[in-house]
Amino acid sequence: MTGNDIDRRHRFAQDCARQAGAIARHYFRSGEALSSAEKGRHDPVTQADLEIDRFLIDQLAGAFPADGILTEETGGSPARHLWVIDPIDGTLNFARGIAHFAVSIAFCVDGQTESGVVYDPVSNEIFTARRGQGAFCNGRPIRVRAARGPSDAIVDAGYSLRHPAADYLGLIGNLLGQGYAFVQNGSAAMGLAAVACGRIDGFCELSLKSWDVLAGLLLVEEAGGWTSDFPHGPGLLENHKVLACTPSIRQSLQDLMLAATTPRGETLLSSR
Ligand code: LIP
Repeated sequence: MTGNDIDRRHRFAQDCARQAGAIARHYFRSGEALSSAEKGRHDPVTQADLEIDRFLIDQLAGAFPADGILTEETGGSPARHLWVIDPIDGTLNFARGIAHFAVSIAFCVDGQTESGVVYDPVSNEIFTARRGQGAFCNGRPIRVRAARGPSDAIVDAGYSLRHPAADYLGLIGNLLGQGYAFVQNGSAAMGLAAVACGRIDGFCELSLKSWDVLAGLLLVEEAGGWTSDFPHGPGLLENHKVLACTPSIRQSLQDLMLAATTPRGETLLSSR
């Protein structure tokens, strides 16, 4: 696959994200799809999730029939050329009328994310990154913020029932003990985009799927931040720890995440 092939996909993904965002915005503002089924406690799926999932699969399969597609709502399997999609990341927020959610689209080649798009349909901000070409918000270059240290940093510490609550409480206790301010905003993709543009300084969560984070991790990497590796191949279908932050607080956040989780001694994979 050539760079031009990936460039075409990167542009197409942005168009698709905007169209998918328009569907989400319609449901969100009408309140029609805020009724939802529950995949698990605090883990809803709405009609909008399913409609956007179908829309994106149809668009991408129509334009690039040989590519693989993996989505949160339909599943899929690893492939050399693979779309990894979360139709609405932050579904609990969306279902409850909280305007903090995004469409997240990543394109991967041979186990590396080459294109990432995170679109916030309420603020109409589209965050984009093409590997090696920087990160942008609505076409303007973005960079992580140079935090001086914990007392100068805000961290979005995501939470879900997929991980023992005791570990999350340990993580939060460690963050507060180190002097960080923390938020729990309910969308990994939006949290990672916020790190990439310097609105916050770190995002961490103890258990996430590839479709929540691959696009956002590329945003942070291309904006000069540090990111934990997310395993590709079979790892795309598993839950993994995620950390992304401005470099000045990376060691501090790595240490406190490790101290909060069991079994001890796990390492947060680092690509750099
Ligand atoms: C969400 C993530 C969030 C996590 C939630 C949920 P979804 O993804 O973005 O970080 O804390 O439990 O997994 O389910 O809204 O696509």
